[in-house]
Amino acid sequence: MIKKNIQILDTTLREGEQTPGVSFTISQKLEIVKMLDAFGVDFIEVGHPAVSADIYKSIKEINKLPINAKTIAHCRLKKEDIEQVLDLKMSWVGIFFGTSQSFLFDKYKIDEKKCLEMIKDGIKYAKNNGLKVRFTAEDASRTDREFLLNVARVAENAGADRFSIADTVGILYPKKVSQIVSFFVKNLNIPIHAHFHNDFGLATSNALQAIQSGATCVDVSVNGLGERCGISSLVEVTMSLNELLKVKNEWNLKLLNEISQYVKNVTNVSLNDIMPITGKNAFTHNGGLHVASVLNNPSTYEPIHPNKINRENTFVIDKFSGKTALKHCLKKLGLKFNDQIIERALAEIKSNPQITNWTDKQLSSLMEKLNS
Ligand code: HCA
Ligand code: CU
Repeated sequence: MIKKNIQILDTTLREGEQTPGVSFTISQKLEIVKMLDAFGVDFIEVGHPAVSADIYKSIKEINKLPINAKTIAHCRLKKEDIEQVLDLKMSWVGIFFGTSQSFLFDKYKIDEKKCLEMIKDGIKYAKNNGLKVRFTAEDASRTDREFLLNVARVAENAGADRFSIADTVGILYPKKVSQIVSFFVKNLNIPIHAHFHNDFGLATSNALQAIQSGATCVDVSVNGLGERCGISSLVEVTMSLNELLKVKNEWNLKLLNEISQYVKNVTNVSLNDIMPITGKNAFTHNGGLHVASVLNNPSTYEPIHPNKINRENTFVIDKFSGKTALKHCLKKLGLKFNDQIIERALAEIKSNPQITNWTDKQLSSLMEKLNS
């Protein structure tokens, strides 16, 4: 069991807004911040102010909200970016800098020594101006381990408050996460953060592993939004922490579905129907045996009760349905028939496999036909 207090950083407004096709209005951002705060995340990454005037302005507005979560602004390892964060009177800045060979030599065209100097100077500048600093080694997962340790030590000695390991291209898997995170937890005194991209569908598993290996905070976004295939999902990570790892926290889980649906609606990025927990089918049952069992006791085919996140069971009528399911659906329509008619209705349903979800209207007219 995990005893220490686990923190969640939501970066829907920063990483999530980098999802192709997504741009939040300021009022949508304010709404999202209020929801995340009511849910109980610890940090909200509000954006990178140097990117655009609207992002700068949105951060200004967010800072007026009376919230409990700490807000953090993203910025490059550049004085001019840090200055904008200072102008915004932020308490926390998230400074990122790529540390892998390809970032140093192909992107920045500098050597390792220069990289370490820049990290030291940048962090010191932010600290001397009163900011709390999370330093992220971008592309940490492809950075030579020994050099990454140098980076982390330089960051810590320069005064960084947190060190974040970013799996920028999503290539880690739980066993590797365990090795990297435990290595840095052992070698540093400051808390470790981790940020996982989902290019291989492992972002949520990796976040859980990071926490099990001693990380203090993991980054998530609503519906897993982010560059390419996104990052670890707020809903998946917090529900798994709560249900599977029994982490004690004061999250208001009942709000998760509403947050997920709100962000789906304003981004137009659809939720996969079979997405865990907030996807359309997460609490829908189809097979006759499944429906009969769930009606008797939902836990037979559900890992969590849908009420936990303010959802309900639903049942589908199609060729897989049995008597119990059909009777239940008819009862909800206020209809009751003897077993003989129910059998005939089922026979009709089973002989129409092309209808994969009988609507109330279709069912009512079928029953009317059989009953006349
Ligand atoms: C980016 C890259 C980043 C940074 C993460 C961080 C990554 O979009 O700037 O600063 O914590 O995945 O490395 O999201
Ligand atoms: Cu990222």
